[in-house]
Amino acid sequence: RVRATGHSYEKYNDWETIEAWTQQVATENPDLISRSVIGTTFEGRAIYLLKVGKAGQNKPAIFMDCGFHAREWISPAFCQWFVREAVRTYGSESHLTELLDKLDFYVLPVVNVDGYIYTWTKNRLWRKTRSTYDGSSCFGTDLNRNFDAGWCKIGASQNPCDETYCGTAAESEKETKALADFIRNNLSSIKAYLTIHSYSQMMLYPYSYDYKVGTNSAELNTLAKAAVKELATLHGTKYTYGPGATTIYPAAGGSDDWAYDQGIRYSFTFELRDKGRYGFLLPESQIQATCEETMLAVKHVASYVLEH
Ligand code: ING
Ligand code: ZN
Repeated sequence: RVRATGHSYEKYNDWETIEAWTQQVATENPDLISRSVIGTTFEGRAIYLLKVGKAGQNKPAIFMDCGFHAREWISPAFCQWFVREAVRTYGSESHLTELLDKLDFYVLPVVNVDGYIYTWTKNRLWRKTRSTYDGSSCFGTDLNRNFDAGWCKIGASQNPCDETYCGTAAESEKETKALADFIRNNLSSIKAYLTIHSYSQMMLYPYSYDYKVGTNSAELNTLAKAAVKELATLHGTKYTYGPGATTIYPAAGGSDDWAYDQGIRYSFTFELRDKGRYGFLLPESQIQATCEETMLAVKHVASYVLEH
């Protein structure tokens, strides 16, 4: 091990450290955070979910996940940062306090736990899960091609050896199933779905599986525009925004499109820093600035959702 273990919000933490942190942050902040397990991974590890917010009746909720793709390390770092900001500023910073009083945030710090561990131990640039398949020596499904949204129709592969393998069926992966089941079971409260990826500095909304747009795409465009404007106020970081298919590339089976088709009208994929200089290998020295600016966009979306 290169450095002593111990959680740090300004470093990338290994899974063992993140898992212990989920337990500790919940135990130390019982009036703001509770931890649950929504399922297990292919290799049998727990998938943790933190519910962040002040106790209250019939609260609307925002669901946010991180760590779909194993190598996008800034993503889990952001989910951890978000939870830290919630507990650190509750009661002293009025904006986040109001959000936590009126909304619940479901924060899933790492979806693809098996893949994340693999990037720490074997291959830093691994993207997919670590599932195995009969008749193939290749591993892993792309979780963001495995949702039931135009499944495997475009921008996805049917070959398990490819980076964008869509799996044997929609929701074939235990990780996909766990997340989709949780959202289906909580649809009445979930008003927004946010999924955190990297890199390219974009804020995407449906659709990616087709060159069509949703019924409130003008509203999503206006909201994205305002959120990335807010984000840029801190360090001048420029984001582009728009429907996935035309802004990044067409790709079926993504979680934002699926959540949107479930009726969640505010559904966004964030692609955090940078634009390719470091790519997935974003230096730890950029964690703080990246997370702080992203907080502004996420809080902007949350405030908007609260008012609508
Ligand atoms: N980008 C996303 C990917 O899964 C995306 C882009 C967003 C595709 C929404 C489909 C739906 O390819 C990264 N960096 O993973
Ligand atoms: Zn990704």
